[in-house]
Amino acid sequence: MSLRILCSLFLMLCGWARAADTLPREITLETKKVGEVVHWWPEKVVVHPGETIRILAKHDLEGGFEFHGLLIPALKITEKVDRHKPFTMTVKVPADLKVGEYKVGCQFHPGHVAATLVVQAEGTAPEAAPKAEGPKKKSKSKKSKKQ
Ligand SMILES: [Cu+2]
Repeated sequence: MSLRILCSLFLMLCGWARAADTLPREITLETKKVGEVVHWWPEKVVVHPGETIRILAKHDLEGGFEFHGLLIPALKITEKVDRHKPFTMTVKVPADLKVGEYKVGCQFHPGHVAATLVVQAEGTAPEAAPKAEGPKKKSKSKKSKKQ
């Protein structure tokens, strides 16, 4: 292989790496039924203060509600997510948002199990995240029933 080809290959790879760096990280939040309750899934979403993220919100559950709400007060998000109409939004996590745990809920159906938005300083190991004070609700059924 000639040096020229090697060089252009190298530059190409550098370009890709840079493009990946500047793209906001995409986070998918979707409705999921565990047992009898609807969750926002995954249960925990880790973000960093000052980071720009792209949230893909989707509701593909059959049966039940036609739509759900995506409520993340810490990020000033109040959206309606219709069934089979996924959408993305780009959000900047405020640089002054305190490290800790915040709620990802549904403004229409408060009975849902909320997910947790974990705000963590960049470079921190997940285990080092401080736990929010106060009692935490635990779902009773660990195994989901098949339906
Ligand atoms: Cu809902």
